[in-house]
Amino acid sequence: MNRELTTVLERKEIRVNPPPLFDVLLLNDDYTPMEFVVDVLGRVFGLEQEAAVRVMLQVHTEGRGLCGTYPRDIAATRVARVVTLARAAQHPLQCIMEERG
Ligand code: NFA
Repeated sequence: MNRELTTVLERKEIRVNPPPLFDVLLLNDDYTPMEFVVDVLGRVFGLEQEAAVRVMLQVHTEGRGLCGTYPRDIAATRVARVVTLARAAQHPLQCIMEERG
């Protein structure tokens, strides 16, 4: 095989940057029922009832709360699932993703 190509293919330590991670957050509003938010946190993020209630109350009292941290595509899919469930039920619940600092 061509010597330059062989040399490239045999290099074992090509360093790459780690993929960026994204926080998925829920935002508070005055209309979405607490029970609906807890249900969504269980369905979309796999949170147990107790953890889901904790996150829901954090959103309710502080204005926003962390649902989970994921690679870009998984974060985007979870945001879309939350928004789809909320709009289907005619709730204004907002869900966003933010790149981790
Ligand atoms: N603030 C909403 C209420 O009092 C509950 C809520 C919690 C909404 C978390 C959105 C996110 N019904």
